[in-house]
Formats: sequence, structure tokens, C-alpha cells
Amino acid sequence: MFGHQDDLAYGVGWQYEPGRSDVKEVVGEYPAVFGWDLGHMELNKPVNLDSVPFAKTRAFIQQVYAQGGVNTISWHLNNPLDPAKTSWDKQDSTIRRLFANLEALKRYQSWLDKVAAFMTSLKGPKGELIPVIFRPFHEHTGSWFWWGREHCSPEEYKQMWRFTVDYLRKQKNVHNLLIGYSTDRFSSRQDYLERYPGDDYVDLVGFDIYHRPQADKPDNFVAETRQMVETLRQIGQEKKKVWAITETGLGQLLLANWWTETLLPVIKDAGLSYVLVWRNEGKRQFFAPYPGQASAENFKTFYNNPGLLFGRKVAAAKLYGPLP
Ligand code: BMA
Repeated sequence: MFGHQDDLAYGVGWQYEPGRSDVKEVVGEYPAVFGWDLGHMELNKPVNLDSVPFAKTRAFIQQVYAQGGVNTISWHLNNPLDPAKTSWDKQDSTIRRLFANLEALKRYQSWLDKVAAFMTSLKGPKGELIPVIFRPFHEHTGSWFWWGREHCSPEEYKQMWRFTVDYLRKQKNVHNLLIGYSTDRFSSRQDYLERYPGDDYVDLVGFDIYHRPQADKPDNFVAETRQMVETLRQIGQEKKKVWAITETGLGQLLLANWWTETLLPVIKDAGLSYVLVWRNEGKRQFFAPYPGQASAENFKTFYNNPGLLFGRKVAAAKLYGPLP
């Protein structure tokens, strides 16, 4: 399945125009997977860190469900020890200090209450809960977020993860989440699993990886990422978890053949559930093409690959119907 972050909310040169989608305007149909982010929900803000109103996010998730697509949700939350600090404004040992500080822990629980209220407000036309993928504490093999590798031990990371999932499930009765574990770059199976919180706490395994051609020549990127995909496939098969590339992209898409020459060899025949590219925030930064963009023609060729699912094929697969 092909996915795109914030696809229905805005694109290059537009915002909140019902029916629009940069992906759809290039290939004639919506993506199959849609990513959303809850960052700043914890601060009681009406809009997320990228200015998307949560009320709109809820409506988009309902639209995606109605059209048979998949929703995935990340959370760039601020720091529960010091809520003025963002995900990126790192404070060492946040997790260890959080569990030693009852006031901060209570604050974090109140943040989870808001997330739980949002998740359980995601309902279809008959009042049924909409299943969504929740992907907390992502990219933790890097150290740019306060939950990153250099800011907590593996045990602390796992404790934070289990606390979060247990709280949502047991205290808040949230049962419409598929939990996604998604690292950033990793070097081996052992490295990937270093902070894995356990099979009962994970439904989907994945990783985020961006292509930065100055640091990473396309051939190297393909070889390295394909290797990571193969490791992920083995882990997914062994653990009976679905696997996905939970975020990727080439910022600004200046390599006009990136879709067929770089992304396709990474994902082809790899058994991945989905690959999602990040948001189109404007002309200066975007990860999906829009009409007239340099890679748009190549994206159409990529789109025609029979192994890829966009909106129509995923609708035909009836993901939310009774099991066959
Ligand atoms: C990052 C960038 C930021 C954004 C954040 C959350 O990768 O796109 O601009 O705020 O994701 O969506």
C-alpha cells in the first residue's frame, strides 16, 4: 500500500480544500494509507504541531475509513518533565526522571487521557470504533527526540512503551489500536530489537528512513535500505507481525526518477504492508509529487506497478469487512 502523511489536509499550494490530494492529482486516485500526527494534543491545543486542527484530523480519519483506506498515527509529543520543551528539545534521562517524579508522571497520564479520548472518538457510521495504527516513540534508534537512544537505556525505553500501551488498554479501555514499533536506521537484527518492548506490545514492525543524496548516493541508499527491509521481513515473519516502511522520502524530489530507480528496488517483492512518504508542507519541503513536479511522470510509472495498492485496490480488498 502506498501512503502519504497529511495527504487530505494540505499539499503544495493549497490547504483544506475538500477532495484534494497531491497524490490523487498526479495519478488519479488517493493513497491507500494516510498518516496523521497528534503532537500538541497533550498541550490541549486545538491544532497539532503542523497546524492541522484535531477536529479535521478526526474527520479525515473517518473519511479514510469510509473509503476503505488505512490510518496511521504518530505523536510528536512535548516533554512531560518540562512541557515547554518539544520532542526535539532533548533533555537527557527524561524517561528515568519521569518515573521518579510523581507529578510529572501524573501529567503524562493526563496526556494519555487526551490521546485515549481522541482514539475512542474515532467511530464509523454505526458507532463502531475505527482501527488505526498508533506508532508511538518512533525513530528511537536516533537521538534527536527525548526518547532517542542516547537519552534512555533499553530498559527505560521499554518501560515507557509498556506503561503507555498498558495505560491506554487497561486504564482507558482503548482497543482500536494496532501498535507500530518503528525505529530509524539500524545496523542488524540485534540492533533493531534492542528496545523492542515485547510481542504483546507490538502489532506492526517498521522503520523510518529518509534519502539524503548528499550523504547517501542512490545506489548505497538502495543497498542499505534493502538490507534493512530484508532484516525486517525476517523479524516480521518470525514474530508473525506485519512489516512496513513507516516513513520515507526524498525531500523536494530533485531526482526525477527516484520512484522507479530508488524506492521501487527497495520495496519490490519484500512483503511490506505499506510504504509512507512524509508531508507536503510547501514548495520548500515535500515528499510526494504534485502536478508538474519534476518526478511526477516517474511517479505515474511507479504507480502502475501491479504490486502497489492505492485507494481503489485497497477499497476492493475490503479491509474492514468480515474475514473471508
Ligand atoms: C517532521 C517535519 C516537521 C514536522 C514533524 C511532525 O519530520 O515535517 O516539520 O513538524 O515532522 O509532522
